[in-house]
Amino acid sequence: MSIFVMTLARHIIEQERKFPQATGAFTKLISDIALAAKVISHHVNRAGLVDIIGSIDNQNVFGEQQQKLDVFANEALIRSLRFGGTLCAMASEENEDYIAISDEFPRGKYICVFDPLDGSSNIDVNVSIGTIFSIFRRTSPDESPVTKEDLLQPGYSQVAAGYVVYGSSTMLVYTTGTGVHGFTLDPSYGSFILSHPKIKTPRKGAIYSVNEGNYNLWDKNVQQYVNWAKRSESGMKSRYIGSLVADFHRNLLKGGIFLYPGDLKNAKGKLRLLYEANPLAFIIEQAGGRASNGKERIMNVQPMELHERTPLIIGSKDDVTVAEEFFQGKHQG
Ligand code: AHM
Ligand code: MG
Repeated sequence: MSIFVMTLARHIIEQERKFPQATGAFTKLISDIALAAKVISHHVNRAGLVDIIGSIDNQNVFGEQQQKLDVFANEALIRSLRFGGTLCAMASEENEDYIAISDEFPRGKYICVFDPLDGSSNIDVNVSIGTIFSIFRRTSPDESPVTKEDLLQPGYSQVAAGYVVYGSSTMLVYTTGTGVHGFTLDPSYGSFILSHPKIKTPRKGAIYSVNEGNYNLWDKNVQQYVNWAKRSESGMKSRYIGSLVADFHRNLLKGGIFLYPGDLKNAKGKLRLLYEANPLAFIIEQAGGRASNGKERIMNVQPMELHERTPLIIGSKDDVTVAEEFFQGKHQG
């Protein structure tokens, strides 16, 4: 029996060794994210035991109600990353503006954007939630102040992306552009252990995930696609948790498609290009799948603002292609 265990820390170091010019900063950055993820995981697991859940008297910048664990997860990530010396700036779904690392802290060349606790409406009902992150290099010269343009980079400029799902176990899944690797947190040792090396998503799946409660708000093409998916000939079945990370993670492993289209109320849907769509798009492409906004590849979209929303169709290659064709009016349902 082999006693060799590949931890996340060892895995990142081995990846970084492939680049002779690497300084170790990237390894440190992922370790800082992993540390915050362990702290968040610990608190998520205790959420039913302590009086930590429930809304507090503030709303985030968009008027959405924040819950205590969202605030906690956001703080955990900001603190872990602020002192790490690897970043020049970060941005969070929970903060209106980006956070530049000030002169009092050591600075690095990376930028990290994240959704600290996605699926927050599921916190107090014991349903899986997650953290999503995306990493870029700054484009402006190292010594100059960071600008918003440094943060508004298209998805294809990402150097790494990942997510953590706090589910029946806690898993961290990441890519640096050389495949997708999944690590499961061993709670007794506090280490992320490689459990899902080189994840590939099936070329075609049997699951479609969409909030059908929005059916009457969709345009006819989106309705036609879902009408088709519901018919037995499509071979599809519906699964929708309402936690993007959990829905995405299941579909990544089993194959299928997740959709959050625009609708009459929100032309660009609900999800954020920087914090949600781009990182998951990088992962799904590295796993052999596709991500589209219905018209073009998600990772080709030039972001115009930090909190920009985007329609999202993401998952198995063939399933995304069929949905895209419906969205463009090329099929009748
Ligand atoms: P959040 O970032 O405020 O938690 O919202 C994002 C979540 C996703 O996890 C999920 O896919 C989506 O909202 C569900 O939205 P809906 O309830 O409209 O189906
Ligand atoms: Mg979110």
